[in-house]
Amino acid sequence: MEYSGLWLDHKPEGAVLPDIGAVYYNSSARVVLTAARELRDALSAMGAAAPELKLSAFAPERGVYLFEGGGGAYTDKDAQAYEIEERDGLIRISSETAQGVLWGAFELIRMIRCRMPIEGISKRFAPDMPLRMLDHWDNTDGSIERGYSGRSFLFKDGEIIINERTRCYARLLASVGINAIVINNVNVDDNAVRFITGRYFDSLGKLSEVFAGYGIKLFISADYAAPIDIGGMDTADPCDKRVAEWWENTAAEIYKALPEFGGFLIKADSEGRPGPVTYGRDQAEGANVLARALKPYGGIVIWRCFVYNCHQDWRDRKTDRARAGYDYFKPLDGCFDDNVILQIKNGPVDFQVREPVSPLFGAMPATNQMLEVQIAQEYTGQQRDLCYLIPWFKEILDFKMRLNAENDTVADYISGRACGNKLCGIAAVCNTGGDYNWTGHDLAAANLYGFGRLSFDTSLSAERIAGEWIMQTFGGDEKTLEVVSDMLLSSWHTYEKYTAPLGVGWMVAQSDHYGPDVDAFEYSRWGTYHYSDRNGLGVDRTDSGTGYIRQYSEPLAELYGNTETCPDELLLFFHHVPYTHVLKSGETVIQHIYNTHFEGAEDVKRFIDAWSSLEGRIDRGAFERVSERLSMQLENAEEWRDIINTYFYRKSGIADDKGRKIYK
Ligand code: GCV
Repeated sequence: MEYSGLWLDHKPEGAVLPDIGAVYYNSSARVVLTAARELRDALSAMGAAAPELKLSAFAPERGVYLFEGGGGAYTDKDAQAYEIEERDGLIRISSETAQGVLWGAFELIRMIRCRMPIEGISKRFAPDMPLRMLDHWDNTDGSIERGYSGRSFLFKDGEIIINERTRCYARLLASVGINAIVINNVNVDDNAVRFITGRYFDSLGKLSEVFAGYGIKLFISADYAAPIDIGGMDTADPCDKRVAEWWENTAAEIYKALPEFGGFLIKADSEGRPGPVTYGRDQAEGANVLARALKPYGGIVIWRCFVYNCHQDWRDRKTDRARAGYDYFKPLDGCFDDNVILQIKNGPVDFQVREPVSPLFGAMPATNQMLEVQIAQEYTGQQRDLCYLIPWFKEILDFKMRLNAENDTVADYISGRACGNKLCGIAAVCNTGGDYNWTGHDLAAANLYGFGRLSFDTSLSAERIAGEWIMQTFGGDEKTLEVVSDMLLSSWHTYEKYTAPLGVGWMVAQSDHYGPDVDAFEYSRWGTYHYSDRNGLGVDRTDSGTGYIRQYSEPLAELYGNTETCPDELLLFFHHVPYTHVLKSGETVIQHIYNTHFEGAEDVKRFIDAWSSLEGRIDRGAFERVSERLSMQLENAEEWRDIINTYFYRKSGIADDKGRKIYK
């Protein structure tokens, strides 16, 4: 096989199989049939006799009965809910929608694989948010921006690839409840600009069919300047009637060819991308012209809030990139059409190992919002270093914005609970590619699995998700479960220890964002500085600095604005402090830097020992691939340790109080 089936590689490994003679289903909807087949194939792969599949309008006495109620829009999260009930040998999986039935079938498979009790179950599973999306940054030439697991399996040489691997991918996504996919990079390449023309309709239609068979909507990243680039016009001004008409005609053509098309993801006015600002228009005017064109067909515009000045002068201490999203978008609350969703990165800057939660969440109650996280590990180890991101995503989702007494977490704002928005959700920049194991590092597949599971049910714990993934990937061996679980759950903190002390960030190489290069961004145009000098480091974002803290409501502004109350892990994000500043932990900042960098490398040595103890317990190929990645990680952690410690020793002149080896 050229690719692994990951957690869907069902094996006969001792799970107790329910006695299922047949899988009955009440509807011949394509996705319900998919559900029936998935159940049949999973059960037979796990060692049961392959159940027969039978269409039946009535519930049988025994077996599995898949029941689709009929109706329900894909953007309606209640319609996506499903129930699983078992009584006297009959397992009934029901939902209003075919997608719900499919997720229910995958739930049952998961329960069997994870050895959860099924007898007597009666449980409703409802997604917390309607849209659970993966954003691919794949280019049509087969490269992937910030891709760490091989070439694209979606594109090659300007063409769309559709094969068995595509179907396997759709299965994997559906099995964890993902229901939308953006197939191409937000930095739209020259071929992808033409996705909205007849040149690609046929292949896009076929691709969309594969995903639709698994209840997944297909979206594309579109180019804001398309009216110029492919329409031959002299402007893309959203307030020009001709431009609006061009988008309307284009939408009509798209939907004629692709009736199930989801809509556009747009990166505008950011890092060189075209956008409404070129024409003196704001972000809402920019988004609405597209939204109005898609509206008659039920299409959606997902508009990114990652808008900032990437030509900043490092000498300018007042301009703060962290402020940009809020400054651009907050004044526009209520101006976006109802089929626009603002997609907001979790932090105000850019997927650093540690950032505060973006103050935009909840700040625009009259506007649809969704959260964007990155499981492609651009700044978190690039799928060479282990970094299980789900504990961090949990913190983000559970974070209280302090804007309301109730329903005030990020999860509340992006699920519609807080503001009653129907269109909302979560997206992850995707970590998959053409490698055999899809994610470069075998253990990075836990982030793909975990992202889907958590976005369906934000109340699941990171531990539970890790446990499920391990059992389905490596089987039910207890020692494996314990060891891999410990490694996963501590890995984000380990990565943070050796790369990004106290929320400082951006000490990475400019070229690839991986290894240490403390000053790589320091005198650059990117607006990402740490301002280390001989006395101290960190960015003053308080009233005496950039004033960014005021984008948070009280009491958060106060909490972050004061070094006494600011959480240690974000201290240097919000404050410039001396190396001798004493943290709540009792350590000085400089000692914390030394300690965490030594500890980080030690942690990785422990990962290596722990993983070695699993030899013989898990698949040889996976064992060796992970061992190799862990050795690379150790090299990286030691490089970080030595460079960061030396750099700050040279700056501060303060010795490590434990007398460890710091290069001079
Ligand atoms: C797709 C960061 C990445 C870019 C990425 C950008 C974005 O800056 O380094 O590669 O571009 O974010 O999110 O648009």
